[in-house]
Amino acid sequence: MNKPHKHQDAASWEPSPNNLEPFWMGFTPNRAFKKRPRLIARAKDMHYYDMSGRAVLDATAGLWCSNAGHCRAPIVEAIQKQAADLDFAPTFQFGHPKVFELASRLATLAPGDLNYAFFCNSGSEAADTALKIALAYQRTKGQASRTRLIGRERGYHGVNFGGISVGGMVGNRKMFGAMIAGVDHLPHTYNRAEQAYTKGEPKWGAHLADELERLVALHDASTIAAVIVEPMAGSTGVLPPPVGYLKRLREICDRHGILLIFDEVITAFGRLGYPFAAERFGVIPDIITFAKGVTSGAVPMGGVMVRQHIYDAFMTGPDHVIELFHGYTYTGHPIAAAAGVATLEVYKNEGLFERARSLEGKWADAAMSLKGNPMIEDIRTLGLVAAIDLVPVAGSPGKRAYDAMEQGFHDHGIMLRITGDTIALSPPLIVKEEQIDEIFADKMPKVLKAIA
Ligand code: PXG
Ligand code: PLP
Repeated sequence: MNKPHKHQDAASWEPSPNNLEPFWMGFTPNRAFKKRPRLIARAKDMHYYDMSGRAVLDATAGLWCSNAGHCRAPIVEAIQKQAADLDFAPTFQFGHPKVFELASRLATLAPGDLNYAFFCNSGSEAADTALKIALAYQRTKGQASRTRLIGRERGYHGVNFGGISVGGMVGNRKMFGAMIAGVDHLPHTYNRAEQAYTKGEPKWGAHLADELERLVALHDASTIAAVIVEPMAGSTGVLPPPVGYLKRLREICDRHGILLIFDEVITAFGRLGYPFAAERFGVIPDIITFAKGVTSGAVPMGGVMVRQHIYDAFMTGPDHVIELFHGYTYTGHPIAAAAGVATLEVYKNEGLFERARSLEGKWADAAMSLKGNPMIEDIRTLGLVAAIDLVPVAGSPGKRAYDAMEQGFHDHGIMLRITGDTIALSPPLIVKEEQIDEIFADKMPKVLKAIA
């Protein structure tokens, strides 16, 4: 067999171009990366360090996940201890204490009667788990005709088949043929003419929730199981919800017996200054998905929180019969659960959710100080999130932001996230005020100058 990139000796491995070849990287232009790699060797608190030991300021919490900062001692120690004490135990038919402890803590943290946690290993699995629970719930309640799922344009719910079906990012959908049937989409809520340079929730756009009434009129409520939205669309370029929009979605769902799912994979665990965005916006969905920040990214974990009435609906039938035919081998993995408990403890002990809330004004002002730069078309902020829309290079969409990301890393010591021609910033919640200034008054102006 032809193995062009053969390598057998682990001790001598070096990141030469040949050795980088076999890893097929996701959501990455592989050939460009392997020509000029951005390799990260280690991390601590607010910084990454490249292979030469050069510091790179993490303005993105990795992929929106390292909310407590990197390699925090209490989380590292909890992982090390758990790995030594109990590496794996099934959570089908058996259990171990850490996962129950984590569920209790999450139930306490979540608003309203979101009292139950189901665990998986990523946000994508969380999204599909939520959709499956919604469908099974409707059937359990004798509403088996409710099979339709409603997502939203520009929504992101991970990369599994359920998630891309309700998702609304065309690049993530168009290559993959038939998706799950009976899906429809609400319109997205971004309108630059009405909303440009808004701090926080834009005033314009609550009426777009009424589009759900239109979909109900078209399909009939008796065919609709659930609506899934991100409280703040993250991946698509940061679209904060218009004032009143989420409340109106909740009212329409209630009127028609439709479940409301908030995908909080990005927005949970302090990103918007609260444990969950549901609390910030005063809207209690039936199901919340989470991932990323639950372990501050240190071990893969995701899950869904469900309200009392959802759990209760399944707790029928004989005692020895399984109530929900769903779960993953690694559901509630001991090391992930231990990381989760330790992470929640760090958030609590350091008041990191409150910290994010108290920094929001400073963060928004600092981001908006870039307004007027000729490379910028719009800036949006919410919680500790900022999006900067760049003027696209004519005929080459995405190129301007790609250059910003690449030059930011190599030349200016900052990690930026990009989507299309938008830069999305979301630092760990431990970010210092001086580091906010470093991002917006020092590094970003230099990056913007370099790509002009
Ligand atoms: N739902 C939402 C709302 C997300 O933001 C997922 C589901 C999927 O999670 P996993 O763990 O399967 O990736 C996400 C993930 C970006 C970016 O650049 C965003 C995500 C993932 C990777 C990159 O904005 N969000
Ligand atoms: N594929 C095969 C052949 C399996 O045996 C299993 C689990 O037992 C899976 C997929 C699912 O893996 P996971 O539970 O890690 O999602």
